[in-house]
Amino acid sequence: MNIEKIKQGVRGNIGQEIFFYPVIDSTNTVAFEKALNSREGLVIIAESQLKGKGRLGRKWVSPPGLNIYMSIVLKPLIELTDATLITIMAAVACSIALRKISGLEITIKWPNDLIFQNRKIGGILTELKSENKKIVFAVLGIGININADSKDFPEDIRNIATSLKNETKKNFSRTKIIIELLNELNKWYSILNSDPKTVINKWKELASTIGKKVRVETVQENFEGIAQDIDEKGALILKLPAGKQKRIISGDLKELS
Ligand code: BT5
Repeated sequence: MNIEKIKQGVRGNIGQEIFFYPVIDSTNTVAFEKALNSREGLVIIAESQLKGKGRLGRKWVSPPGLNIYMSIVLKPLIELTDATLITIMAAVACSIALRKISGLEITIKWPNDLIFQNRKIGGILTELKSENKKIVFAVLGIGININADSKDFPEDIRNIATSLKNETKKNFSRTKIIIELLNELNKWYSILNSDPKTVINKWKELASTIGKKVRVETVQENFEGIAQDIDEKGALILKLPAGKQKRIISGDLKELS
């Protein structure tokens, strides 16, 4: 990975400053510690993570030297109640960048998964610091499987995870992909701050979720129904069997056939 080349290739605030670590607990944790005293757009990149994080205390498998583990400090102007849009925006930017680089039709599964043919190729974890119902900063964490083979994944996720290499039988330059990712993030983040509806519309174009019969598990309850739409705040609108609509802010979604 060539950090100087990344800095030279990036246009915009995000990626002007990059901290690189060969090994780290979690890029999100480090970004969170640095965020208050750093400018918007600081990027933390690691070659491997010892305690890579998923949502709700889950783990992100982070083998060394193969994939992308990256976190970005953002200080968005949006309301706290719109924070899900940060994840929605990042999914749009990642899906576009990965499609450009690989030619694979990488889709988005609500709320935070990057998917190729039902397997997870990447995930997004947005963590927030808020005060008085305002966002002080957000840490946008992105993990994408690039050159990992299936043997690099532990057995428990081997059947649900994939990588660009796994799907194309080619190795990819992570430097080039990060440049593409950061440039798309610069573009879509500025659209988010000025015209969030455009981000939502693009998400709907790139997502595989809408129209599917799904099961959604939330911390409190589980629901089954048709994923009808996402609203202007990024929440999922589920049509329940009885015909009623249910609005879900966050959860785990499985497609039912
Ligand atoms: C996510 O959580 O998908 C968010 C992943 C965010 C990872 C990035 S890496 C850089 C930054 N620093 C961090 O510490 N984290 C972020 P969730 O939706 O909860 O999915 C977690 C689940 O995905 C796990 O329980 C596994 O089933 C599966 N999983 C774990 N590692 C994976 C991998 N490398 N590839 C595909 N699936 C994985």
